[in-house]
Amino acid sequence: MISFCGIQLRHPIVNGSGTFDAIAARRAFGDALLRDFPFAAFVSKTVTLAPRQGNLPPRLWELAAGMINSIGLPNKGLDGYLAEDLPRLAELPVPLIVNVMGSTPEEVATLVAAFAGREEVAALELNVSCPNVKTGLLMGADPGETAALLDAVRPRTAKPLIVKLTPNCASPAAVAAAAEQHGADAVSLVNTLRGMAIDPRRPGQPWLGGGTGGVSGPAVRAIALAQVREVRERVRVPIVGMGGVQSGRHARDLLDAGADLVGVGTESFRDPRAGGRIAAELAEIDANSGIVAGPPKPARPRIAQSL
Ligand code: RRO
Repeated sequence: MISFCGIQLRHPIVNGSGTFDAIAARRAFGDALLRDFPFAAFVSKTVTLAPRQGNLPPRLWELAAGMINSIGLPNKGLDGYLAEDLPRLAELPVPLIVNVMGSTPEEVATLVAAFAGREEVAALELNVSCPNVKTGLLMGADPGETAALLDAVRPRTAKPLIVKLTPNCASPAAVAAAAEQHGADAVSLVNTLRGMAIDPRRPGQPWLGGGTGGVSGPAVRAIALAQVREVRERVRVPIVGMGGVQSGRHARDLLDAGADLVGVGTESFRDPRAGGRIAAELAEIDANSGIVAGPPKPARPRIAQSL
């Protein structure tokens, strides 16, 4: 078992928010999904206060090494999530992390407060980094905005707060430091990198209904590694590292760069069991290298060590 923000987890592999629909997977695989759940904790797709339709189609574009999504946050809104999704997600055999997003700090605080007393919820992830809507990205691109968000949200819950960082800004590490200083318990990164594809039949016109989208998959793995390393050098809080992980080796690299958990996202679209496979591969790598799974090393920023 490993401990993450006081939550006990069987292994370090979780899903990236919005990349695995556990309710649909339960319909497809039945109770076998519960017996052999691929992730050590489940992070649900972003919830907003009001229901949203999401972006116009097309919403996906496949790349040589990943994909671009422009989903635009379709969801049932807080009331729909509480009534329909939360009871089903609470049946999963692993801790539940609810991802929320709002267009103002007050809106995010309202969402956080709604989950504060829910025993089914182990932690909350604040999405300040969606590339596909105008709001949200702003808060996560600027350390001052992120600090103000935490100031509004932190007093509303005792549950662990994870801040999901964007790679689309000048300094993710500065944003991580602001989040930590203002009460975040952990940070997660990377969300997707803004990108676009041209419609092959309409030269110069974007393929995606939303115009631009978020690039994920193997194409972003080297960027994720560099950003996790940079954030680790600035903060002590645990890091959920993700970006293009396809194997246990990739997961080990992110852990070695300073992550405490690893998120699997795009790979689950190719293989819904990828999380379990990657966890098994990681355990094998660690068994063969003499690394013992146990309490994670205390997070010590490199900066502090060199002082
Ligand atoms: O729904 C989306 O389009 C989306 C979100 Br909320 C996000 O955080 N990251 C992403 O790549 N897509």
